[in-house]
Amino acid sequence: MSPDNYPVEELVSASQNTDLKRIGEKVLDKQRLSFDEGVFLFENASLSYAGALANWVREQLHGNKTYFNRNFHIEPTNICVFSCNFCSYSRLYAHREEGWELGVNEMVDIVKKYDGQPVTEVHIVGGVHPKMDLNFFINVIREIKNHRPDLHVKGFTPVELDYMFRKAKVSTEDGLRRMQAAGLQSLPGGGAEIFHPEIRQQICDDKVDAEGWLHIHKTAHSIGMQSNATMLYGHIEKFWHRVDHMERLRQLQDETGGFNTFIPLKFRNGDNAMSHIAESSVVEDMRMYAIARLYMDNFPHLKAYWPMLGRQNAQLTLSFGVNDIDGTIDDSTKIYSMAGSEEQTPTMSTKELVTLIKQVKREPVERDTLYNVIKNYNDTTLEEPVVNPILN
Ligand code: V47
Ligand code: SF4
Repeated sequence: MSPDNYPVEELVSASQNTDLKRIGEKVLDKQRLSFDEGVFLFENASLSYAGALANWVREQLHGNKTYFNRNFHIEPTNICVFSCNFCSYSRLYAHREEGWELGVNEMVDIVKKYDGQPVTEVHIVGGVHPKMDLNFFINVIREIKNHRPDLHVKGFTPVELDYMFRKAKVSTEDGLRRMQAAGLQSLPGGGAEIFHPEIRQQICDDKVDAEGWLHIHKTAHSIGMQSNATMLYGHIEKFWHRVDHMERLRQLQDETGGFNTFIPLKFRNGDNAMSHIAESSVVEDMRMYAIARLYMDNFPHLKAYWPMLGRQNAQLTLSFGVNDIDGTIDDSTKIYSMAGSEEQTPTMSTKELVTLIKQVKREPVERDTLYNVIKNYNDTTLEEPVVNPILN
């Protein structure tokens, strides 16, 4: 139940639009929305209508609980054999002096910086470097786990994995099993972009396609690894491409149940080959989250990634279906600062995350990568830094 006990049933029954009313009734009856209904919502639903319904779904699933974790990223390199038009971060191998390439020891040194600190997850994602192969990354994972066995290693998108496995001439299952044996525990959601080839061919033509992406996640689920899924929205795609993307994920989730979180990623237009495309408005962002919550009925969690969205907008999403805002990050990722995000040095302390969540009357819960609860901060008074005094 929301803090102000919003009567969403009344909103639905008072709707003047018969189609929106029927969709609202389906949501309240916990029935699955069809493809056409997903598109209809994008085309017709106001933010307040979609938002109230999404908030209802969120509260049915999680009450006021809002999850975060203590994590950091390692980006092994920004050298990349691919040339996605939306990417502000990568550099071609021919220009590698403009980028970075970390060795195994340098990556373990990053992990060592957190010795004695209660971080629970390292997120490893980067460009696709032609010389960083499967054995290299198996070694990286093994050394990290040797140093800190309790740290959950979540890493590598199907874009990186597909390239590594093809080069090593191993099957997806063999490759994933070898990485799992070294200590890889789950996959992040990146590399999904927009699955439909009509859009994918225009924004990231040369990397793994939808079928390849889905196959790698399906295989990961089959060997006991959980994963996340993203969607890069707000550029040249139409609403139905978004629904098509979510539909493919929803179908795979019906089969495997291996996805934890869906993460819509707002296209940021700083310094890339799509900079001429305007970014989506905050209202469109919130509608995106709300409709994702309504459509993705078999995904337990919906995440707003604050380094990409900015912390205040991430806070706003908690009223539009979102129940997770990722983690502390500790200024360890450059993907979004290089794409023009307002978060140029993304770091939030646990206190700041807890404050952010409490300011909008939600219940902060620290989780591990797989959503096991580490600590509920609802009744904990921290000496919180003031994020915005008006809201405190
Ligand atoms: O796949 C790249 C995106 C993704 C831009 O699983 C951009 O917990 C917007 O997937 N504008 C990588 N997006 C990041 C990612 C991720 C992040 C946080 C948490 C998790 C998780 C996964 O970043 C890429 C691509 O879709 N991206 N450039 C850009 N200009
Ligand atoms: Fe390479 Fe990933 Fe950037 Fe595409 S989004 S160019 S695969 S780093």
